[in-house]
Amino acid sequence: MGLLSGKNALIFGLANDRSIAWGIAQAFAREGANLGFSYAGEALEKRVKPLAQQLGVSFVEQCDVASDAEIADVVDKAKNHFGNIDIIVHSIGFANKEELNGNYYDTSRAGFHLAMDISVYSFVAIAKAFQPILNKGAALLTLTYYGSVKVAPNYNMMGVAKAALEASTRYMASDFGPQGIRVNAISAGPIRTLAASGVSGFKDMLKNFAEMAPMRENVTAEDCGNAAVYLCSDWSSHVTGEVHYVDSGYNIMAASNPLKKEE
Ligand code: NAD
Ligand code: 0WE
Repeated sequence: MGLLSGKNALIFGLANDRSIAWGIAQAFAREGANLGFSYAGEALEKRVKPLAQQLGVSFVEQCDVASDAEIADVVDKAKNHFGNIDIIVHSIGFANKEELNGNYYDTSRAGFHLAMDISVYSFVAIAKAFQPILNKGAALLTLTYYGSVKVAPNYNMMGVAKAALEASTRYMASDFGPQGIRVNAISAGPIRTLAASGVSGFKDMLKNFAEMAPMRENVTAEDCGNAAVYLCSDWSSHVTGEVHYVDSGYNIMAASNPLKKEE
């Protein structure tokens, strides 16, 4: 018996085998969940379909979360396929590349709107659209980053979007609480994924992170998957509105570590 046996779980944001969504999918499959995937668009189909096949997942639907119609379509399809849903994972974030360097104050109005729409509102829109088919005891989960709380150079617009995403997590936890539905976020340390590729200086960020973090190691998508199992299983019943750090302890530090002899 797995920790998620008998639970129907939908994961949004699978792009490839480096995605945090893939780490979560593998952990959920191991724990016996019935899985479904949703991916952004046409171009990702050839990557996502083989991954779904690896885990024997037959529900694989395209959904651009900028579109209410496409979200409604996935709800209909999920209703037909699963009946009801117990778990929704939102592992989606996007800002235009121009918005991820230089001064934050140079963010354009259109760029601000796009990042907020895809990275924040989509979680709200998905929660609202799926509400009619969510079981009591359901869990909603999103992925965030510490750049929401402290300034991470160049993260800029995404930091502001993640702050709004974390606040949305708390407001939705309050809204859904009376229905026995929980809403939480995982704040992951930096991981080399598609969304991190092309971020200049990412390699140095990983190195600095591991030096600063109490555990002196970077985190993996697999770590996020295992934390997601907890936050989406009945073991975390009555845990809601939380931002749960999976970051080797990085966020608790106020200054970098002095070098120790063994280092
Ligand atoms: P990823 O590129 O594998 O996943 C991001 C996903 O967002 C992709 O699947 C992409 O297709 C999807 N997406 C973008 N626009 C979309 C749209 N309009 N409709 C539907 N889907 C759309 O990268 P990842 O690092 O696994 O990112 C997953 C989440 O984790 C994001 O919210 C990211 O901000 C967060 N996160 C990442 C890190 C990191 O260092 N990689 C750290 C903390 C949090
Ligand atoms: O949330 C993220 C990734 C966010 C992201 C990345 C991109 C790159 C490609 C959102 N949109 C885009 N749009 C693109 O066109 N992370 C936590 C990873 C990340 O991204 C950074 C980071 C870190 C960490 C960007 C700048 C600085 C640090």
